Parts: sequence; structure tokens; C-alpha cells
Amino acid sequence: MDSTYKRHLITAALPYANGAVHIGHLAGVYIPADVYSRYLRMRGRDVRFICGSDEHGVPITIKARQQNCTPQEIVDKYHLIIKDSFERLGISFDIYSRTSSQIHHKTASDFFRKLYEEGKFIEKESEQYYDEEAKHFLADRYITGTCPKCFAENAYGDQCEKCGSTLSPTELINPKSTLSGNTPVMKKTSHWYLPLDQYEPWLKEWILEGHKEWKVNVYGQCKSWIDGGLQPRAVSRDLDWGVPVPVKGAEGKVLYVWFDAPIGYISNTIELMPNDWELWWKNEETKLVHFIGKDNIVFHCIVFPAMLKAHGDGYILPENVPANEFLNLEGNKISTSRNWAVWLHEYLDEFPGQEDVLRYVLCANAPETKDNDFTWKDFQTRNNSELVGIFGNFVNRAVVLTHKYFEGEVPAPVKNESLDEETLAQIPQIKKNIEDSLENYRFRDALKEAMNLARLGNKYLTETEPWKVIKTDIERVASILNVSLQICANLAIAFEPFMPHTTKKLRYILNMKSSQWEEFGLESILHPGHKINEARLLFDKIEDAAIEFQIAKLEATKEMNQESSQTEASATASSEKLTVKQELAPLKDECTYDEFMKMDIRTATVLEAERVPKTDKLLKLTIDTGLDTRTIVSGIAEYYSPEEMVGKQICILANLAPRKIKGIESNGMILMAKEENGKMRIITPEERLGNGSCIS
Ligand code: B3M
Ligand code: ZN
Repeated sequence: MDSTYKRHLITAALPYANGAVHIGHLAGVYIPADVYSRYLRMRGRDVRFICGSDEHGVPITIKARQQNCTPQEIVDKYHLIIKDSFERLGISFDIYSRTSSQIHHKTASDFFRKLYEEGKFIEKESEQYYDEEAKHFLADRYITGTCPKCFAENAYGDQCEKCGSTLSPTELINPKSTLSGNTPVMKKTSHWYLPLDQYEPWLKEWILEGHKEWKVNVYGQCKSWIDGGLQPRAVSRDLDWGVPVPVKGAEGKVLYVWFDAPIGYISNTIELMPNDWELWWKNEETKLVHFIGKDNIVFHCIVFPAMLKAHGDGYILPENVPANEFLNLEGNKISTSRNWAVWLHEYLDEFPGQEDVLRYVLCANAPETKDNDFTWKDFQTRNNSELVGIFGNFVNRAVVLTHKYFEGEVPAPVKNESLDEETLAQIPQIKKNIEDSLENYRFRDALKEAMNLARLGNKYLTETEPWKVIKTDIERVASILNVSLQICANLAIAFEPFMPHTTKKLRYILNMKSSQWEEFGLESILHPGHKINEARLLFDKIEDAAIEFQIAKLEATKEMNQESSQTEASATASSEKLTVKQELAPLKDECTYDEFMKMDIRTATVLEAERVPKTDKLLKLTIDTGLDTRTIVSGIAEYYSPEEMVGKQICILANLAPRKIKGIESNGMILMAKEENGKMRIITPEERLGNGSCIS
């Protein structure tokens, strides 16, 4: 347990207030952050759990245009939906505020002004795309075009949603304004840039040397960004929605949303603790942990820390940033724009009283090291077989039998057997495993351990069969139910961070005043004679009909998406120069079985990835082949960015003779498939295998 820190400052990524929260956000960010915060509080740590709505940025202004209202009306609507649904799910923020607040505007503009006045920015004039009809510069989502990396249509000026590449507007092919549909012109404008390159040596030291313990996906992404060479980043935009740039002559310019949003963690803290906030943000005895999704790693590990460093007011830096990967839904990427999501507020309405089932399933399936998939079938199975069948069934039997045989009083353990001691003796180890997992941000493992406690109780009761023994030996039954009730009391403590609604019910049934972590593992929490309340079900079975309804909802969404993309496709097919379909490569000459068996094809995982300088097609990858760690140079830079490759499992020809490519020795070849449009895709096993698994 981190006793070196007096305070724990936990932040969760500020959700954009241009839509509701969905299960991908919860699994990626908010449930792990809440479990961690609740656990620390139970351990008596001084915790502040900070979050709020991220209310600036182009997606919000675009949504406002689409809905013919103001950005303020959009954020007012979604801020309330998000805040309310988090509360109902039991996400225990100490504050959930918003970046359109006065206090945030002041905090962010003061922050910018200090860096500006101390000359920490570079001011640069550049040519940017401009829509002459709409009289609007076209940053980020205001411009769209063909992705230069994967040739997908409708890529945005800041990102291609298809291949995930980070783009700038000038890279787009055939750019179009999303405001008027016109082809934009270039126009001079000036902006302020944070010279990230100047912080490269310090970031190398702080992250690459100082935080080797960060998760592989986080460390790897930071390394590939740093090794690829950091560039100055614009911190302002030509927009009318956002925090105005507090500099004379900067009318019509606002802070770039990714400059102001992380400062929202600070402004939310100021709002919460106007007098003590600096004790939390400017004192080394505070441990700062950012919970985010993998698409926010660079902003939280490189950009925001560089901003804090540049500010130079003694701000602390994050001790850890345990970013999760992405959660998919029924095998497809969750998409707000295509409504392919399970929205939290809808779930809470459609599954009343089952908040914790969602918390449990999303924690059990969290994409902690790789993207994972949510299916409604798995949701139903986990509820019915694990929560109802094991946890709920065990508690219910223990409580009902205590009322049946001992009038609801905890019986004294008058006739013990070795099984009793052996069973209770396992609890301290389970507690230690939970602590170790939670303190190392392994929430899936911690939940599994807590579930092992329920399995232990269920197994004990099934083996001891008090409902049979009662016929001949009530004293033995007294011991059996005493042990069972101690396990129930331990469950009320162990599951508190994960399922707070359930443990509240369980504490009521057991008539426990509170869940003290220190009591977890004690052999006697409920003393003989302690009166418990009547049994009530902790979990309800989820019927097929409820799942079929959810799947039907998704099917309907899929059909609507197919219809709309068909109309889009037919609309663009006539006007667009279709990428020429590649002729299928002719079959190669026959090869013998022996010739094929000479090839040693293996699975491997990408540990690091970086562009090969002065080339635009090559990536240099460091991979773990299970046999060794080696370098492969591959011509995939047009199709995959370095940060996309980190953490991916690939297939390689492992015994290809080494060869020098651009002066780098490349050992092996990555197996790729060429699509009809000429794009290359890596071949990856349908589920993660051990590195070095032979492919034949
Ligand atoms: N609003 C969330 C996202 O990128 C973004 C996080 C800001 S945290 C400072 O989806
Ligand atoms: Zn792309």
C-alpha cells in the first residue's frame, strides 16, 4: 500500500458533452477509476476523485449546427444526462463539474497567460483551410476528405476514424468544408504553439527512464511518440466556442480543446477545494493518477505534463496513467455517430436495480491489455451463473437457514471441524490478492479474486449440507452457519469497491453498520447472538426476452446504418474517382509440402514502433517473438501509425534471413494481406495467443 503518499488525487477523463456516456467509456475509464477510488477510501486514504464535462471542441459546435441550436444548449443537455447517469451507476466523484464554467475559463486563461507572458509559446503564422462562404477557418472536424493513409472517405482534419491516424487538415485528399461542402481556400492565420520538442529530453528522462512500470500499451505509445520526434503543437484555434485566447488582438481565437480540457482537472479541484487545492496539485506528497482510454495517452502523458512543466509553478505530475484499450460491442467498434452503443442512461432505465450487474460485467471484461468485446449473451450468462448462481445463491441460503434454524441470530460455532478452519484460513490470502491487484491497476484480477470468495462460500455450504445435518446435529449446523455468515460479511467488504449497491443491500441483510477493510479476513466479524435481517435477493435472473430486446435494438441500428451508408455510397459513387480495384494477383507456381514446412511462421507482439526517418512507408518495430526480442522493418507506415501497432499481436515469418533496410537490420517479415483497394492489413490471430505460437 502506497504509504509514501498522504493524498491520492484521482482523475477520470472528462467526457465530451456532445453525447451520452456508453459502456466503452465505462469499461475503459470510469469503472476502474471508481473501483480504485472506493478501495483507497476503504483503506483510509485521503482521496479526491475529480471529473467533469469537457464542453469545448469542434464536435460540440458541429452537433449544435446539426441540431440548429447553440453549443451551450448542447452541453447543458448532455452535461446533465452524463452527470445524472454517473450518479445512478454509483461513480463516486467528489466533484463532477464542467469546462464551460466561469472558474474553468478563468483557470485555463490564467494558465495560458502565464505561459504566454513567460515566452513559453512559439507564435507562428501559417496557411490554413478557410471556407469563404461560411467565413470560417476549417480545423479538426470542420474539414473532411480522403485519408492519405488508408484512402477512407470522410476522414476528418484531426483524425481518420477508419484507421485511427492522427491527421492535419493539409494532409487530406480532396478536402471539403463540412459547413458549406465547398472546396476550401488557404488563408493566413497565426496561432500559438507549445514547443514539445524542447521538452523531449525531459520527457525521455521522466517517462522512458522514470516510468518503466507503466502499462505496456501506455509506455509503448509514449516511447514511439518520443522516439518519432516531438513537434510543436498548436494550442489555439480559429473558433468562436471555447476559452477565448487571453491575448490582445486574438479576437476570434480560442484555446485548443486539448489545451484547456486537462486544465479542467485543476479547475474542478479549485471548485471543490478553493482554499486547499494547491495542497493537492503542488505537493509531492500527493499521488496523481489519470484514468483514461488509449486514445488520450499522448495528451495525458506528454502534452499535459509538458504544459505543467512549462508552467513551472510546482505542479505535480501523474504517478501513473493506467489507460485501457477499447471495448467493442457485439464484435463491432462502438460508435457514437452510428449509435452503435449501449448508452448508460438507457441501460439504467431498462435494467432498473441492476446497476451493479453492468459494473460487474464491464469490470470482468475490461479491455485492460487488449481490445475486448461486450455481448449481451455474456452479460446474461455472467449475471445468471455468477452473480445469481454463486454469490446470490450462497448468501441467500446462509441467511434463510439462519432464520429457519436460529431465528435470525448468528449461532455460536460450538462444533467445529477442520474444514471450517481450512475454509476461513483462505480468506486472508484472497484479501491480499485483491489488494495487490487493485494497487497495480489490475481490476479484472481483483474482481476474480473477490468472486473466488463467493465460490469458496458456495462450495463450503454445498459440501457441509446443513439442511441434511440439521436432522441429527444442530450443534454442527451452528458452526456451519457461523462460518457461512462470516464469509457473507467478508463479501460485503470485498465487493464494496466493485458493486456498492449490492454491498449496501448485503450490509442491511447482515445488519452490518459499515464495511471496514480492516475487518476483511477476520474469522469473526458477526459475533454470536448478532441479529440479522430477513433474506432478500441480491440479484435477479435476466430472462432471454430482455436480452433479445437489446439485440433487436442493435439489429435495428445496424439496418439503419446500412441504409444510410448505402445512400451515401450511391451518392458518392457517381461523383467520386473510385480507387481502382486491384486485379487479384495470379496464383504463384506450385510449391511442395517440404518447401512450405521450411518456413517458420510464429505469433509475436509489437512492443515498440517508430517511423524510419526520411521514409514515409517504413516502420521499425521491436517485437517479442516468444523466442527473442527483435527488430523488423516493415513497409506498413502508410497503413498503420506507430501508436496503433504497439500492443498488437502479429504473425511473422521468423526464419527469414536477416537483411539491412535503410541501415537497420530486419529479422523476419510480417504477414500482411492486400485488400482490393491496394491497402495492406496485418494478419492477427482471432484471439491473443502466446508469443511464438507456431502457425502452419
Ligand atoms: N474529452 C474524451 C475523449 O477524447 C476527452 C477527454 C479529455 S480529458 C482532459 O473521448
Ligand atoms: Zn485512414
